Amino acid sequence: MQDKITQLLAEIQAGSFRALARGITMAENDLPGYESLLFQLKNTDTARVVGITGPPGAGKSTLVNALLHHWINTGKKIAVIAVDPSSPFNYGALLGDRIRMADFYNHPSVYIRSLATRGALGGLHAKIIEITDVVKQGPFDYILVETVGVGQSEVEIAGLADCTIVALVPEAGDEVQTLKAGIMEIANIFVVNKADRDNADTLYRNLRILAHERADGEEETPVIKTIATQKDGVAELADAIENYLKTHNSLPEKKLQLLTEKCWQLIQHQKMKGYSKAKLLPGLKEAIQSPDFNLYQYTSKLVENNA
Ligand SMILES: Nc1nc2c(ncn2[C@@H]2O[C@H](COP(=O)(O)OP(=O)(O)OP(=O)(O)O)[C@@H](O)[C@H]2O)c(=O)[nH]1
Ligand SMILES: [Mg+2]
Repeated sequence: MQDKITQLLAEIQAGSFRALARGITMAENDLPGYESLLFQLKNTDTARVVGITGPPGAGKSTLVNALLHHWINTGKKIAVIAVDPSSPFNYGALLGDRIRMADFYNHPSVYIRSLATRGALGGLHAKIIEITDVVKQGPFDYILVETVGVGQSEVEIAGLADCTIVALVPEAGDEVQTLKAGIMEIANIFVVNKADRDNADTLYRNLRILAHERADGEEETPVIKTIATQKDGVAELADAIENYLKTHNSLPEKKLQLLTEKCWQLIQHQKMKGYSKAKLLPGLKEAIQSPDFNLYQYTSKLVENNA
């Protein structure tokens, strides 16, 4: 088994998409050998992870497609991980990604993988850190991770990505003032997509004001207008990403901060391993019968027994 995993990893490193697909599936489903695979990962740091998040339908996949066009033309190799929301339309979403990134489904320089979320707290795929680390072993320049910005996921993506893009659309114009502080905190670059629509300028201005207020004399978070369907503004976006990575990524503090965040997330996942809502339900059903039932004592005992 160990030898097979070592071989698989070597193939991933040599650029085999088939081996990469296998490695991701192993990590995604906890298949035998997946821990061995994770334990053998090399401490590589060549691929830059770019997160792209935003509300459903903001045009994230269309932006990814446009970025792929841009980067392919400069000879880059790119992996895309699209994390879809666990909605009844999930299948449709996966299909949509295929259509939106169709130009690249068989391109030798592009690897695309869609993952379905499993309804973990906040909605971000519980395996996303592990899977991204597996993908990092491949010979990629960029790894684009697309997540829908709901709940905690946009905060978690910032703990994973070297650069986080928050994509918003004009419809969000009025909401900007009330946008959760969290989303403002994590954006390294703002995109106002669907700039062909009314109110795009209002959103753009509001974001600029907000970025200015937040910067407090320091460097302001760039705000970039795009029409992803026409690839308008995408060269500027690519430049902004490049610039951000150049100026921030070599900073040891930022790296350490990301690593700490990842470590913390992994510990949480490890701790939760023995639990699932489906498993908790029968026990609770019985426990609640007791007039002395106390949720806090119950939970505390569970954690004790699982340790
Ligand atoms: N008018 C206009 N439509 C756009 C633009 N960018 C994307 N769209 C359209 O918006 C719709 C949603 O685009 P997607 O790229 O699938 O959006 P998404 O954010 O990836 O969506 P989810 O992954 O489902 O959250 C599609 O019909 C796109 O063609 C744009 O700049 N202008
Ligand atoms: Mg999408």
